[in-house]
Formats: sequence, C-alpha cells, structure tokens
Amino acid sequence: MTMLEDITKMIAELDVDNIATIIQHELDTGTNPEEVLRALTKGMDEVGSRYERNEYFLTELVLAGETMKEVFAIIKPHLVAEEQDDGKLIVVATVKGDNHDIGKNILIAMLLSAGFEVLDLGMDCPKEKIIDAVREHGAKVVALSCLLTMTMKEIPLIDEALKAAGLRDDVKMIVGGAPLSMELAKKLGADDYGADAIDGVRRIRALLEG
Ligand code: B12
Repeated sequence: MTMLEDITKMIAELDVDNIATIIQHELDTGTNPEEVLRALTKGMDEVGSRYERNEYFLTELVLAGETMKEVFAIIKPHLVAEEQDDGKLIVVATVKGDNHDIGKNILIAMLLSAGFEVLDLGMDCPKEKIIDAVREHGAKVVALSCLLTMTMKEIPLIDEALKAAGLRDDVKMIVGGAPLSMELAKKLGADDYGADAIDGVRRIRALLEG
C-alpha cells in the first residue's frame, strides 16, 4: 500500500492520531500537495458511504470534518501561489441551509494559489448576500458549493434572483459538491460544474476567458 493509500484508509477508518505527522512528512519529502488532498477526499467519500450504510453516525462525520480542517491547515502553505491575476474576483459560498464548508475552503485555497482574488461568503449563505456581492464587486464568476440533496433547490433560486437583478448575463455560475453532476448543474441553471477543486479552478479560468 502506498503512503497516499494509507492516508485514504486512515481517514476512512478514522484512525487519525498520527495523520498530521504523516502528512507533514509526505509534504516535506516532496509529495504533491494536490495528490495528498485527493487521497484525503477519497477517504472522506468512504466516510460518507459508511454513514449512508449506518456504519458511521454524526460523531464520525464531525471527527472526519475536524480532521480534514486540521490537516488542510498543514497542506495549505504548500500550495504554491502563482502570480496575482488582477481583477478576477470570484464570489464563493456554500448555499443556504448547508453547513459543509471543507470543500469550499479547499476550492478557495486553490483559487488563491492560482492567483485569483476571492470573496468568501461562508456557508449557509442566503441568496440575497450572493446577489449583493456580485452587484457590488461586478464579479464575473460565482462558485457555489452544495453538499446536500435538500439544498440543491437553492441553485435555481440564485439563478432566478441574478436574472431578476439584471446581473445574470454578466456572471457565470459554477457549482460543485457531492450530490451534483454536470447534467444536474445545467438542469439547475448553472453554467458549469467542477468535480473537485482542481477541476474547478481550471473551469473558472475557462469561464473567464470564454
Ligand atoms: C464532513 C461531513 C459533515 C460535517 C461538515 C463539516 C464542515 N465544516 O464542512 C458535518 C458533521 C457538519 C456534517 C453535517 C451533516 N451532514 Co454531512 N457530510 C460530511 C462528509 C463525510 C464529508 C464532506 C467533506 O468535507 N468532504 C471532503 C471535501 C474535500 O469534499 P467536498 O465537500 O465534496 O468538496 C470537493 C468537491 O466536491 C468539490 N467542490 C465542493 N464544492 C465545490 C464548489 C465548486 C464551485 C466547485 C467547482 C467544486 C466544489 O471540490 C472539493 C475539493 O476537491 C460528507 C460525505 C461526502 N462524501 O461528501 C457528508 C454528507 C455530505 N453529509 C450528509 C448529511 C446527510 C449530513 C447531515 C444532514 C447529517 C445530520 N443528520 O445532521 C448534516 C447536515 C448539516 C447541514 N445543515 O449542512 C450527506 C448528504 C446526503 C445528501 N445527498 O443530501 C453526506 C453525502 C453523507 C452521506 N453519504 O450520507 N457533515
């Protein structure tokens, strides 16, 4: 088993006492931080599946979430910052009713390291706050995170509210999170979907260019 596979397993089995030390060692010995993030995300997916199968409960979700936050703080400084891309402010939020912010925060870290400016509206974000931010900053991209099937309904509401405010023609909407797919994203009124933070940054760049 490779060390990255070990990291996935540690998160999945919540055997996390030494995970910070191991991740620090991996990064110090030159492992790509994006690969470490992928390994961790894979472990989080397994935590989600076990929760669905009633093998894990809320306590385990919380522990997994806290571990992710702790180790992400170790990884963050290793994501190399590229040159600043001026005037490209991305508005990022987790939709209303949704209190998952780990994926959003990873996307933000990736955007920052790719040279974008980011306005983080946090989680459980009401659509009004999003509309105001787009208007105030003339943002060209809104990136929304949504982890719950129940809160996907917020996406068309945000689309409609942007239209009603006369802003929709000038702003692209990209979404991401576990229950979504490209097909669903389009159906819900978004312009694009990112499967993970790395894909998200690539697509946001393309949205700004296109
Ligand atoms: C950790 C966790 C929690 C933590 C969240 C802590 C936090 N601060 O974020 C806590 C314990 C709070 C929690 C609570 C709940 N959770 Co929860 N949780 C998870 C879990 C295990 C991991 C999520 C995570 O952080 N993954 C790691 C990150 C890195 O991945 P990610 O968020 O998917 O983000 C990546 C990509 O999706 C993408 N991405 C994400 N957003 C965006 C946005 C854009 C624009 C782009 C381009 C890309 C992108 O990039 C990210 C990085 O690569 C998931 C399982 C899963 N597989 O998702 C369940 C999961 C999301 N939770 C679930 C549930 C049911 C709940 C609760 C309702 C449980 C309960 N009974 O109370 C509550 C809801 C609370 C609320 N109102 O939001 C379900 C949702 C089912 C559904 N389809 O609706 C899941 C899928 C578990 C499951 N399989 O059943 N949860």
